[in-house]
Amino acid sequence: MTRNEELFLRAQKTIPGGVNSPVRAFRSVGGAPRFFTRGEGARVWDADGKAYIDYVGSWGPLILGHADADTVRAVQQTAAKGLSFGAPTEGEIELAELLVQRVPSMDMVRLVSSGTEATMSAIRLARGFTGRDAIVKFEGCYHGHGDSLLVKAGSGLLTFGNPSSAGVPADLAQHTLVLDYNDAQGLRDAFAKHGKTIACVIVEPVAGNMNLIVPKPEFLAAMRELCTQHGAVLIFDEVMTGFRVGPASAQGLYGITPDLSTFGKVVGGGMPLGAFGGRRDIMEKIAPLGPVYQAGTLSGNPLSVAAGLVTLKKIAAPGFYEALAAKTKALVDGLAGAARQRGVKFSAQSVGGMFGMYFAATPPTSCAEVMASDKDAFNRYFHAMLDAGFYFAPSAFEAGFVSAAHSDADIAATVAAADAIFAAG
Ligand code: KE4
Repeated sequence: MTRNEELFLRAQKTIPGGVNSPVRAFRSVGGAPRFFTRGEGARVWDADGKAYIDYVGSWGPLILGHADADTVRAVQQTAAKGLSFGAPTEGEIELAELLVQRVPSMDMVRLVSSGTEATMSAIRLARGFTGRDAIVKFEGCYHGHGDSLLVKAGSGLLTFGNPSSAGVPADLAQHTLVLDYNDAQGLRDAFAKHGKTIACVIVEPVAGNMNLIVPKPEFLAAMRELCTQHGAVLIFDEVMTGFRVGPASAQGLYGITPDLSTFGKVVGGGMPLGAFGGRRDIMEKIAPLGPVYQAGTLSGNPLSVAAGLVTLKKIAAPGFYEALAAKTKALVDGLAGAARQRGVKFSAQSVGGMFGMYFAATPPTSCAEVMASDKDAFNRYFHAMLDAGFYFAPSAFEAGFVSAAHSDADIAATVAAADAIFAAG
């Protein structure tokens, strides 16, 4: 039995499923998850001492790579002055000023400790601001585990949703309308029928939780137009895309101005940090200014703020995103080229520093198309790459991430390993 397997058995005695977040348990791909002991740059090491080139990067935060020296130093120096105060600090102002400067659609921002907190708070704020209860989300998009968001499509196309998790009250799920991603007409129909009751639309402007799905231009444009027309709040959930797909996040990349945005992952540089922000007239409804309550013991804590500030300053360096996007594109082009050469039905695409790989002839544009890709082929490829020392997300329905620490040689080695696997059939 390997050390990973021993640890997994032991973990399952006291932690549900042996993990503190379900996707880590390898249930989608099978086998025992790897317990990591150390990370440095593009690499992680597991409990058996095996090294991997890491394309998960803690699910997106580690855009600078593991144990970035400047980030670690900032956390260490900050920790030496106290871990948390539960009182305002100057660092929080600095981070808020930086965020509203980098995200022009945000006049104000509130810091929280996770992406879930950010989206849950943004939805409550949209409901409080509009006085409406209904929300719109899209099949395959994940916005954290807030009750109103753990909802799957209702029986009919425009009927309200049903819980996708036990424990979510049906009468809460009834306020969530789940539509198809990239279906602009479906969105128009929903507003035509329910426009007066819709508080907000929440969307991943590039979907990364059903593998990577790129938005059709008309999809986001229709969303903006319809929310404006009907007085609904447009929420861009940029927890994954924020500062990942480009320096101006997805809203800058696609030129759409949301009313509220949520952030997480990169903005904390690997420490627990989320944020939500947007139009001043909406944000002023948040307590203690307004009637919408939201709070958090560790919101804006010094360690997360220190890591976030260093990360956001470093990724603003000239050429950072051009280099990251080029490396990520070299990865996906290399993988797709190798598969094509070997006659394997496989495609891949990237947006900035995030990418998708599909065992399908062409990149999917909808949740249904993603679900039709060959999951078993992905799982075989996942394990073969894992054995070869390359760590991808342990699910066919997740996006991947490249960091500034990945070298051209790392990318080339990844493509070569995949080519050998494709050749072996
Ligand atoms: P957290 O609460 O996990 O910080 O953020 C929730 C969230 C919100 N919005 C988007 C677009 C997200 O991608 C996420 C979290 N992403 C997953 C990756 N699929 C986190 C990994 C996990 O759940 O363990």
